[in-house]
Amino acid sequence: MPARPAIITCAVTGSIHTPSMSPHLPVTAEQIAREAIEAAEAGAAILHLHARDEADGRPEPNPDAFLKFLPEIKAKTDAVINISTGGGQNMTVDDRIRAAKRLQPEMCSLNMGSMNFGLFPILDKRKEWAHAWEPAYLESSRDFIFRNTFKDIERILKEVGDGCGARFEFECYDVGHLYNLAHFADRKLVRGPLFVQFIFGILGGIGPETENLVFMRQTAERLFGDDVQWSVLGAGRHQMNLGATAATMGGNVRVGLEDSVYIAKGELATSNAQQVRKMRGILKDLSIEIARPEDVRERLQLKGKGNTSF
Ligand code: KMH
Ligand code: ZN
Repeated sequence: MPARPAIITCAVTGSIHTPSMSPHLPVTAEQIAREAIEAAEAGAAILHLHARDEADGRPEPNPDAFLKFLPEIKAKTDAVINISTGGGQNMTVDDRIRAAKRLQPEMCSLNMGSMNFGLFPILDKRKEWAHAWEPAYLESSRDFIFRNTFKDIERILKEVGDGCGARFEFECYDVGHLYNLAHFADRKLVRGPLFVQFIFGILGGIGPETENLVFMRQTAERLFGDDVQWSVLGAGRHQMNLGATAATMGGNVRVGLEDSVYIAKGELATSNAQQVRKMRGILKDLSIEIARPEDVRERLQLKGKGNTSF
């Protein structure tokens, strides 16, 4: 089968980075909307979105915060909107799924296992913080369990998947998470086509070595065969090189300031669109086409842009 065009996902702001880490990290609704729209114009077919408190940038679960930017993004782009159910470390599972349940997007993230999620090493890189919550948030990750039990996952599959018609970006931070997904496939609680995001380089998950990428791909294809379409997220400085490796292997890629605030070694990215353009250029050099939003809707059998509640 000829290689399919690569889907570029852009994760615009997330909940790992905090405002002091980059002046370019979007925080307000206006900034998130602008960054998302420019990323779509640059070639991102999927926009993975979180919201933040406009005053201090802390991750914010309230659906009203999402409603301040989603309609504009929907009006100005055709990109597939994907709302996070991973949220941030300051949220319960109930908090994390509130926006998805109310806004009923075409896609949502779904994290496939409980794990450690260590952000505290970032504390060593900076002494000054604009907001007191930032160092406290990073420090608390020393004792934080990112909760995604089998019960939580089943609940999200039922309430957000079956209940709202959302399809998922299955976020897999280690090989065991692929087996967790296979468990739900065996029970027919998920069905293909499956869009699986392999995540490398989070402290608590699998490391960013190419051998691990090969192993994750082999395992996913063994477990799910033709039902899987996989994508790669390399955290921090692994973003572009692992993405390029994934694309040469026939995979899809995720970029965005959620996962890395850099564009090159020691150089902050000035926007999400800059990262999308860089990845697009790499793909062009490799003679790899990029997927359009309509390709994604067909490939992932999404319900369509008109069937959301925002
Ligand atoms: N920032 C990623 C490593 C989610 O939003 O569901 C994890 C993530 C989780 O995207
Ligand atoms: Zn996210």
